[in-house]
Amino acid sequence: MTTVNDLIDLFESEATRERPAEETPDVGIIMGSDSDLDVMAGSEDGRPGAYDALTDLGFAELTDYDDPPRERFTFETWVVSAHRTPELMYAYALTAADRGLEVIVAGAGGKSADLPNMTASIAYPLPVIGVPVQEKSVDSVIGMPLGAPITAVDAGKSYNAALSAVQILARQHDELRERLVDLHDARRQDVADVSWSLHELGTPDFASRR
Ligand code: RP5
Repeated sequence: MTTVNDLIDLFESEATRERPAEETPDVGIIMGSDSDLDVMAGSEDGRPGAYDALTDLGFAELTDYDDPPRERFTFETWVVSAHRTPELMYAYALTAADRGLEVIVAGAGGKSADLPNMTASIAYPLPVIGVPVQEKSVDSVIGMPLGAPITAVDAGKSYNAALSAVQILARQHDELRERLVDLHDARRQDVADVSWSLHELGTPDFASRR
């Protein structure tokens, strides 16, 4: 059984390793509970999430620090509860930069959604993008005091949070900038395709095919 202390030890020992950037996760996705997963990762029958955005952009999920994926850009995913495991949240955020992370996407739900904002305070100056998992979590995530910054997206929009994370990385990596532009071009083409199809088929025929 892996304990909370084991996880803390893992983060702390990883922080002391001198792994090359190609082998460490670039983006960290953390959530307060696995019940947040459908929002944070995306689900087949729901809105796409951070997992979908990152894999759309060619990132691979790193699940073993000793056996990283071949892809140059990777992310990791963890459950870190601010209230049930504050010491884990502290260790995760404090070691994040030394473990090679460039940006963290943190999501939590409920009215006391403290994981994103506390992670931002501890990991500072590493950027943290907060995701309110529910509408009622918005104030908690964005309500940081002056001098304690967090960037946040609208409720449930972890997909956008991941895009923002890649925008940050793209300042250093032209390859990622190109992938972001390609993704946006595909979105533009979708509009052209659907617009032409609606026009050409006419409304009743188009609607019946949806
Ligand atoms: C759920 O519990 C929320 O979605 C939240 O992300 C999660 C973890 O909350 P704490 O354990 O930090 O209180 O209600």
